[in-house]
Amino acid sequence: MAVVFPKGFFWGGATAANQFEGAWNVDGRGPSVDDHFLGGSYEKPREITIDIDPDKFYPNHDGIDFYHRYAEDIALFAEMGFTMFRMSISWSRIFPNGDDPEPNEAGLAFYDKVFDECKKHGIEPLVTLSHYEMPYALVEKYNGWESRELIDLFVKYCATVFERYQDKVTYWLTFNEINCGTSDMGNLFETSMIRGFEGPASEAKTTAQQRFQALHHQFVASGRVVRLAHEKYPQFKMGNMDCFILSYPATCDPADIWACELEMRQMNWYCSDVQVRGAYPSYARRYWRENGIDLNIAEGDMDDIAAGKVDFYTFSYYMSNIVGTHDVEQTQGNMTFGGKNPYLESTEWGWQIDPTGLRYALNVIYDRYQIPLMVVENGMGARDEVTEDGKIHDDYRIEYLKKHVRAMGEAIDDGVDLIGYTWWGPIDLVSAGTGEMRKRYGFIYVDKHDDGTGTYERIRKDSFYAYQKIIESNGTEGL
Ligand code: BGP
Repeated sequence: MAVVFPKGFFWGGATAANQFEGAWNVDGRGPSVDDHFLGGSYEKPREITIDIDPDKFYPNHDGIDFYHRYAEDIALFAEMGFTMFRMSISWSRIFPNGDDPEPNEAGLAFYDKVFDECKKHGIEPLVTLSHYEMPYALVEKYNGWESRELIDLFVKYCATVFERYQDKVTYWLTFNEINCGTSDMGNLFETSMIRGFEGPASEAKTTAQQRFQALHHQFVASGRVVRLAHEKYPQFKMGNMDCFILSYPATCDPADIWACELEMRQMNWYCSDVQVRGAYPSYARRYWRENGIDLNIAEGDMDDIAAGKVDFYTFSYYMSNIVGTHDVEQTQGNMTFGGKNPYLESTEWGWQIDPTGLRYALNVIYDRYQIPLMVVENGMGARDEVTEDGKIHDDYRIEYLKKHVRAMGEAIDDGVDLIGYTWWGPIDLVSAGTGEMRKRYGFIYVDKHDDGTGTYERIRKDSFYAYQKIIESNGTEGL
């Protein structure tokens, strides 16, 4: 294979504020949704509590303490050669209750320091405006994105950070994995319609009407934010962000092919068709009708959506599934369950490893949209052992990394305009799905454990050096 990563290709890593900053109630920050989630595991879903119980352990509260260690961590990213660092701004650090009249200056000042540190090392920030966390007060007051009120509040928050960081940040993403809002699991973090709910996350349910109405509000909000950026800050580049769960038909039975197509539309295309093309797709009307969805679309909404077309498309890619109409064995996956593919191996958490699927996904996405793409999450959650001499030999992660980098090289050679790759969790952080620390993604180990113990010491794993080599050679060596 000719390895063809273009000059200036962005190499880096991706994080989310709630999963690694910690300092959940420091310097004026208000609690976000994730601060109400307890830790879980593969077998046991995370639980949500309405009040913060001082006798329970909330893993996101301290994260990995990036809030106080950002300089050390960004220096480690720079040592690996990162040219891009994907991070999110915690909305409740800026507006603690989501609807405060004035922003919290201490919160704004924190991100100034982070962006300055990136600049010092020549790292381009890629900022997610909303990565699975809204101020919890908005859940109590409005039931999250179910309410239209959220549109103005979100636009105000975005306008505030755009104005503040206009000289420091160029690349922005509106909502992380917006398409997870189409299902109940994603709805917890993504649209946060959990007012009054307490108990296992898997039992928090919404109707299709609520989910698709909430998504409509997000599309309008995203449209307005992208329009604002384009009008006021022409240097900004605005992207969407989808959780791409590639589905294959389980058999060549035409019924399976169609079932798979429907799944692909609902999960992977519905949201990005809106955000990239600026209108609802042709298949939406029938989907709404057959699922009891009657959208309330206000005057001007479709203009906002039309004006808010993104400049580049981004997605997370971890795994693939199969979909069929016959008996299909189920396995766990990213934010979802899916059919087990007998040709693929899985991680300990049941996520099916499929690098060829990444090449395939890149090709079909690019064929559909013809705008630059970025893979802004990809990675492997695994248990790591620290040897007696303090090393971590994570060959499994290196293998996963190399295969996926090779797949991206193939896709570029296929003609795909891929401009960047940010590995999920370049430093160990709290898992979104399970709240665990032992489900580690990092090239950098963090001494922090599921019972809350640990020194927070950072240790370079073997994969740290493997990624460093790939970046150094712009994807021509180390594969
Ligand atoms: C994505 C989320 C991330 C991240 C990742 C890994 O869906 O955008 O926030 O957590 O998946 O998932 P997990 O942490 O559940 O292993």
